[in-house]
Amino acid sequence: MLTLNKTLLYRHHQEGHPPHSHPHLPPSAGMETHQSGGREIKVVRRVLDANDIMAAKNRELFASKGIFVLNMMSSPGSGKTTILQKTLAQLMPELRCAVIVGDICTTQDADRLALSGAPVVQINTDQFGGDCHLAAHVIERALGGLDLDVVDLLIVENIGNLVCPAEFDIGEDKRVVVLSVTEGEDKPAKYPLMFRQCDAMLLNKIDLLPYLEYDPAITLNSVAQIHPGMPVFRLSAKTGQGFEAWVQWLKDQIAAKRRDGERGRSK
Ligand SMILES: Nc1nc2c(ncn2[C@@H]2O[C@H](COP(=O)(O)OP(=O)(O)O)[C@@H](O)[C@H]2O)c(=O)[nH]1
Ligand SMILES: [Mg+2]
Repeated sequence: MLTLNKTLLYRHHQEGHPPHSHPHLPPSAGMETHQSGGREIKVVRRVLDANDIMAAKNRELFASKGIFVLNMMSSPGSGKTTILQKTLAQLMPELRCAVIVGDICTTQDADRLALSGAPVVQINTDQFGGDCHLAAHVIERALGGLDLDVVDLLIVENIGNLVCPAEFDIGEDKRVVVLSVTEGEDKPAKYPLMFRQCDAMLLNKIDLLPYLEYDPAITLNSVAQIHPGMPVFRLSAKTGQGFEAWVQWLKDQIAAKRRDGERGRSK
């Protein structure tokens, strides 16, 4: 493994939390009590309630520090880490960036991303059930490994999965989904929640189009039905094609949040 400059490796399992526990929430969060036959029965009404409470706390913290948070999701191998490497190179040092990256095992993505010079926190979920998503309380704990006073943009590379990460708010400002052309035209139709929940889609690996029987129009039509008006950026993280528009969109979102924050303060 590389020696990572300014990189903090974070292994959630070393903290000893059982799967799906929410260590920073009151034990009653997400619970309601029923009386039945004179006995009190506690019911977990919605697992996601507890996550939403923690996500709101994260969001408040990010707003108080003026940090914009991007949650990047996709299936494994669509190119998240490669896109991030190129994106960070274009944003830094103008913007002070940090990354939280989630994988079930290994610190390989942290190694790759740390080469950018950005502080990187790797979360491994293997020994606490191999969670297939990053929940809000996991992000909250990972934040302890970053100096938030020197961060403008925090990017979270979520665990590779087109299903579960879409269900967990982590307190982010915007969500993007990466879909690569090698995954086939039908994935938005098969996993619509992810595409409905995201604010933009990155269609990656377009350099491979000449070698595939893949029609981008089918994917784009399907996405337009699931999430009308969602911006789609066609990228090649290999050649750099399409990055200008994507990076500009991201900068615009960050600037819009700053303007809103300033308006909020002057009220
Ligand atoms: N041809 C091509 N390969 C790419 C592109 N983006 C990523 N890859 C390759 O796809 C593989 C998976 O990329 P990675 O960034 O690790 O995906 P992740 O699992 O979503 O983080 C690697 O071998 C990358 O080199 C691209 O735009 N074009
Ligand atoms: Mg990756």
